[in-house]
Amino acid sequence: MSNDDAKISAGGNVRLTVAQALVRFLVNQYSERDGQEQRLIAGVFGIFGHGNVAGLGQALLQNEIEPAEGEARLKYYLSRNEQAMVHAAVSYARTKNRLQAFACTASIGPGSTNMVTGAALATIDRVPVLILPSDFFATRVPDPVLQQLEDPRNLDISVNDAFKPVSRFWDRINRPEQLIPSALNAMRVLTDPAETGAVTICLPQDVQAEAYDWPMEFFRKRVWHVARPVPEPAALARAVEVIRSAKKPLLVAGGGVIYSEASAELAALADATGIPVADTQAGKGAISFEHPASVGGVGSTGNDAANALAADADVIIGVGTRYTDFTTASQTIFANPDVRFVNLNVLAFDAAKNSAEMVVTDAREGLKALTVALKGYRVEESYNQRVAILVADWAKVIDECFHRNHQPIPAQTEVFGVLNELMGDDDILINAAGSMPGDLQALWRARNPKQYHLEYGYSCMGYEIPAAMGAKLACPDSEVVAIVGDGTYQMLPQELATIVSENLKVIIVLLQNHGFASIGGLSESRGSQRFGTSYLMRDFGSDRLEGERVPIDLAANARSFGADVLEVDTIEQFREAYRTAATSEHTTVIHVETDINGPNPPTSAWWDVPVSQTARLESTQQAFDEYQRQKKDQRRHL
Ligand SMILES: Cc1ncc(C[n+]2csc(CCOP(=O)(O)OP(=O)(O)O)c2C)c(N)n1
Ligand SMILES: [Mg+2]
Repeated sequence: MSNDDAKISAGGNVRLTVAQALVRFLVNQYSERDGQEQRLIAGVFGIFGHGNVAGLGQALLQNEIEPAEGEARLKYYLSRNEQAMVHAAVSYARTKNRLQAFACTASIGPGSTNMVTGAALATIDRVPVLILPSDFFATRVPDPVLQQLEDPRNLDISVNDAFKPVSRFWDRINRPEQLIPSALNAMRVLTDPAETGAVTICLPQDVQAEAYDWPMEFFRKRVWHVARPVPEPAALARAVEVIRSAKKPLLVAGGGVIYSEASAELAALADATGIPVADTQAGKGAISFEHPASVGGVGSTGNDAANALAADADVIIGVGTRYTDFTTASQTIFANPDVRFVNLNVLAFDAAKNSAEMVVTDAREGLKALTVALKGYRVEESYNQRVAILVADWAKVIDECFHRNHQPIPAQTEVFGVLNELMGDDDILINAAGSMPGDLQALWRARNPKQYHLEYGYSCMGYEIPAAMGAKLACPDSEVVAIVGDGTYQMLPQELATIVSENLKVIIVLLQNHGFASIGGLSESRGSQRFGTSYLMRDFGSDRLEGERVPIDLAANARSFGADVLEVDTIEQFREAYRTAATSEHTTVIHVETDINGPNPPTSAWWDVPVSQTARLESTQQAFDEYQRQKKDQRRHL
């Protein structure tokens, strides 16, 4: 029995600051699923300021150089930007299928509010992250402290209240002992697959340093069991009745299938029933593209095969999906007048969408139960033949997009083709915003549930580079490749410095097209003439942004962070550069100029982005007529 164990059994206390107690608590938290146990909080990203340097900073230092007997290490990583560190934390947790998470500590004021965007991303993407913003003095004696918001109506409000709508759990620790229920509830929410997301505990700077006699029992090892809720028999029976009536069912696999590690069960259901499987941005790879049932991405940026099947399907089985507007093509893609929905989801809120027969369940448990309950059901052979023809037709489009030989500079789809060919099954491709996600959802062939890491819930520019760091920390043996647009790069490149300082090796593919291919195209199609979507100098004559290209050198910028940089002009050179980067031990940025006008893959579905109902511009008037035509296809599933 260690001294600690002896003290626990003796009901002893230990005097620690709140910050020291939090660190000691966090290193003793574990998660468990399917009999596998791991540390729940894998480490801490942080940036210190007066709000946390002497509180959590001291506690982390003490943990690093003079831990209490038996106290495990909580490794500290010095990030460059607070938003970015939350992105890295999210990417880590996502790569670990939400079984492990990072904590993020920031100083009060701007350091903390910089994390709000990351918190929103975590909550929207349903990925656990422990956010520890610092806060103003609980005593309120020195008010207003540097960076403190003062609200004359309510002295309890701070900028950290901005985390409330984007957190699944939120608390502020105004007295030391409040940490006990707060920390316990934080762990409960982080490990609950239905509730998980950003968990925020605000830590006033004086309270962080305040000492208290903590019951030793608070620090005992705790194992949080990540649940696999099983379907209620009656709900399953109702779902099975609907599916058995289906002639043309389509299953839509979302991120929940991947987090639940349900790929084998998904393939088994598809094998047994012949039901085709489409995927969302978060779900791609849940079933290998090589599986005969796999039809690829569905929705606004989906492919023609999946979208044709979605348009005809009489029953949609949504598993682990939250049906974003990209998946439903803004509620136009499921066009069969008699279509019905069956949803399997761990969160009732998602299971109920589209008036579905809802089955609240873990994806793996639900798919297993469904396969048993559907025994004897199989779609007709003619339906499988139609699926095979549609998929084969789309495969030709993929090959064309991957091998365009576009001149004088490559189309980005050719870059994706090289990556799809050269990256290994266990490597990880990261992207989040720009024109890339759409192309990737339409084209990428994923063999493995972890290969395709698209953050498309928040689609946050700037996620990619920090996310590469998070994924690499989670999977050191995988090649991690982030595809980054020039817009995204300019928004949040600085974690390259952290990546380099941590001796992590990732590959960044930087697509320089001098503007927003994505929003530029969208603007044009909605009558706004690509306004403000290219990086051009202000023209002194017209006073508009229509001068020469901004002479920016992003390759030099990347080099300045300490990354190796390879600048290439052609696809052959890109292929060579990727090989070089893959064999290198250093982080490498491959800078390639691509055509802002694509060509991109053909799209067969719509996205609802409203057009001005009145305008003097003819381009807008025309776009509005087209918008009205397309809007007619939109429907509610009631
Ligand atoms: C933080 C953030 N701001 C704004 C947007 C809206 N947005 C989506 S894509 C995009 C442009 C991306 O440009 P770039 O990274 O160069 O990619 P490209 O469109 O050229 O492929 C913008 C501004 C966003 N998704 N995230
Ligand atoms: Mg761009």
